[in-house]
Amino acid sequence: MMKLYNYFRSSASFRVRSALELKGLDCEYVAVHIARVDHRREPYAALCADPLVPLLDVDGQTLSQSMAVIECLDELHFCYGSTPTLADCCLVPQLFNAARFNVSVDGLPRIRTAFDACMALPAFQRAQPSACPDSPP
Ligand SMILES: N[C@@H](CCC(=O)N[C@@H](CS)C(=O)NCC(=O)O)C(=O)O
Repeated sequence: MMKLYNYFRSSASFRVRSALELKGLDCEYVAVHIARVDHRREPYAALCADPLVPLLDVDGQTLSQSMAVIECLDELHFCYGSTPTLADCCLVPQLFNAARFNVSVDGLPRIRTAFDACMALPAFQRAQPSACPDSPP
């Protein structure tokens, strides 16, 4: 599970909490009391070069800077909403390549779900190779 190191009064933390809520993502809340200067002491100080909150831990990778964290969340949770993202535009062609070169995606059910959702949309159907004018009949 993701962990958000943050402080309840921090506006930068609030941004990230809002983004997590909007996306419906569960996250462990780790309080770092900046008024007591906990962010400048161990264990938090060891986590980030820049001792500020918030900090998001995604599978052991830590991300700071709230705007970058939100952008990352948006990209990581590209594939679940009803609105396609840049990531979907990159993902779909890769799955076409995988099929063409017989690379199995059986172990990647979420990727498959995202792909299927994209391919249900006219935009991806119109853009697919077989719909291109230079595609062989
Ligand atoms: N640009 C950073 C700003 C982070 C920031 O300034 N956090 C404040 C709380 S809102 C903080 O940790 N302050 C502690 C300090 O300045 O020592 C971001 O958006 O994440």
